[in-house]
Amino acid sequence: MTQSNGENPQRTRSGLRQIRDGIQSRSLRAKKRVENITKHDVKGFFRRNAFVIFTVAAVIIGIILGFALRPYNMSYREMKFFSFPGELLMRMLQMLVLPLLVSSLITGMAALDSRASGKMGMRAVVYYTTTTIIAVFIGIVMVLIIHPGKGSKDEFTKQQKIEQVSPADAFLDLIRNMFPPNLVEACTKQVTLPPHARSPSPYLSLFFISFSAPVPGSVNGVNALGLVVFSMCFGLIIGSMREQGQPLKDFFDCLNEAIMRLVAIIMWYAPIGILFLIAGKIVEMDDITSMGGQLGMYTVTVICGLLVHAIFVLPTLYFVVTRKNPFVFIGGLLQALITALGTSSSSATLPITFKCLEENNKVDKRVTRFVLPVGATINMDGTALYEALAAIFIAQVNDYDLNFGQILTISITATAASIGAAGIPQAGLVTMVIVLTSVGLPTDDITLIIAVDWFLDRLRTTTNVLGDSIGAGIVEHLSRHELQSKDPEVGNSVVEETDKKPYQLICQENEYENEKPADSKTKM
Ligand code: 7O9
Repeated sequence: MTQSNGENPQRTRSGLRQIRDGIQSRSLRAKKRVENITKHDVKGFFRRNAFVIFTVAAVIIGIILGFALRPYNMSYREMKFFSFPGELLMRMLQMLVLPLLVSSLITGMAALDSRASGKMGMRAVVYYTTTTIIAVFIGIVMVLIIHPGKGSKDEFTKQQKIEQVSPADAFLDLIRNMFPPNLVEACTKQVTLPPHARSPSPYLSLFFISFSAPVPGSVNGVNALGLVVFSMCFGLIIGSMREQGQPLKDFFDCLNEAIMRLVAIIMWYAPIGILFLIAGKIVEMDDITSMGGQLGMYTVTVICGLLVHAIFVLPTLYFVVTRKNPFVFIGGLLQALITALGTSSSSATLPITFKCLEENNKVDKRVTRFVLPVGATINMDGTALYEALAAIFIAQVNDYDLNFGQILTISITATAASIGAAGIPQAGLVTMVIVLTSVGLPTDDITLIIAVDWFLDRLRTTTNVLGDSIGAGIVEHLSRHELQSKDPEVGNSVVEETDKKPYQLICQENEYENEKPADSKTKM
């Protein structure tokens, strides 16, 4: 055949020989490499990826175990016993959130001068608003395209009364919570107007508040917003105090480091906790077959919206800004994302998010310490998407035609609700009530979607955590020049050390330098 093609058979043969040799030598090399893989290498691989492997396995085993135990119809007590290891994980994580939030924000702010933190803060805020608005947009487009609500409420059974909340009251609660009068109490309570002082109309309530002095009540829950505001201001001041502020800066640095070491220990327990959290929830949940029809379509719509945002929008944004592979970045975050899925709380996931970003993705600590706690408090893309989508779904179920102005109102209130959620007591329901009242939709219909809320909450929490983490990556990239440049204003802060030493090393050196004079004094 070769001859008929007019090719030189000898050349063809030598070419073939070359290819054969090439394949042989390559397979030899591969063989050698395989032979060279020692037990040590395999161990190294598993050790490096142990957390991720365990965590993924935990989710899979949790799901299987959950479904396997469902037929046994456990009693409430048995279910509580069964979920106990999961409950322990939640408690451990929540235990760390408070000291972590305060110490990381204070050291994060103190490490930057006001100009650098201002710029970084601006970038973070621009990122938060952009992504939240995109998320709301995706939610609205999805619910309008898929149209899960058919204008009948026959299939829904649960109907309860939902307490009315006026947007003005909630807004004032938010501002109140930004300035906690008692810092210790802020760690356990949020202030709110007592129910009897609430008025049904926003205008009336503004009037009420300005002309009478209602006694604020309080509800249990960390006042994250108040602590964030205080820690940021405190950190900025410490940073500007130079040498005088150094002891406090070292103290909070050390506190932060110690908490992170605790996180490292708890991370070993996380897979077990996640396994039981997921299995427990599956055992507990109502029959899934009742989730058919409109509610099922609604669930699918929310999942699609969250997926578009998490798999398409956020990675694209990351790639456009940093020109790095977003999926490698997300790979490093896997454990945080799975923890978010298991705990359905982005604040409880915060310790793990810190660990993943700093250790796997090597994001600068000055950025994570500053951006992550603020992100966990005000940046909730998944929640914003969900609230806008849910409001329009409720309108569809009620056969209520929304005009463009009303859809715009829903977008604005859903964005505001997701930003303010952490500052509004009992946010979950309250923010939803606000979004619905803003366009005159019946608030009692929130009960229609409560049946699937526990499940969707997990998914939106995962989206929230992803949004915060990608935000940290983007802000770090945009702030790389400031992070490198020397700043004469910042005394002996870490910003001054321009060389490419890891931040940890710099901290240690600083500590050492600080110890020196003390030593010399004692010697004298
Ligand atoms: C979701 F900063 C921290 F970490 F200390 C912090 C502490 C508490 C941050 C936030 C909070 C907090 O209270 N957050 C909060 C979040 C309060 C009420 C509602 C929500 C919204 O939660 C999300 C949702 O329901 O969509 C989701 N479960 O991201 O945790």
